Amino acid sequence: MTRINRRIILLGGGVTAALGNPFLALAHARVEIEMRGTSRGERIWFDPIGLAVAPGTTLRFTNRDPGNSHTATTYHPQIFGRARRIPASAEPWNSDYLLPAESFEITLTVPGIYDYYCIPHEMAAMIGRIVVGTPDSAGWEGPSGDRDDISNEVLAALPTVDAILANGRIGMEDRP
Ligand SMILES: [Cu+2]
Repeated sequence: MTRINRRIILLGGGVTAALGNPFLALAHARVEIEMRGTSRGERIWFDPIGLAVAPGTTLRFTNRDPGNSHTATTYHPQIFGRARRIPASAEPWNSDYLLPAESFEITLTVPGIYDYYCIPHEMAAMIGRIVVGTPDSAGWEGPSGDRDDISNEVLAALPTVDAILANGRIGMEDRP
């Protein structure tokens, strides 16, 4: 807890600038991301698909799809050799398979962009993006630039960082 507090204090100006954005003021909060699906499995998704949180926020992924197992897995060379799509100094994470009603929690401290996917459903564009802090946060790390191993169709499902920071949360109901 002490370490997280120190990180928040170090953010200083970034937090002050973000006071107009209530979602960024929720440091230490636990935020829920649901794994959802239609009853016959025609569509599956993370809800929200785009989320902005303060550094130190704990995310809880819960499988609310009664018909499928899902994972929340970071794009990282240490996990199935994928191109990195999280900050370089962040630890990769993988929930492994969550049965219906099971949960997985992870606390993100390094400011930057985290893209993740569901192992069995990546090709169905079951992917998501979490933005931790803002680009002016101390220690912010942008994308690695490695995007060769994701199809353009799947990448197109991800909301932009600007849209996530402007809205705080982008759910399926907000998709064009
Ligand atoms: Cu899935």
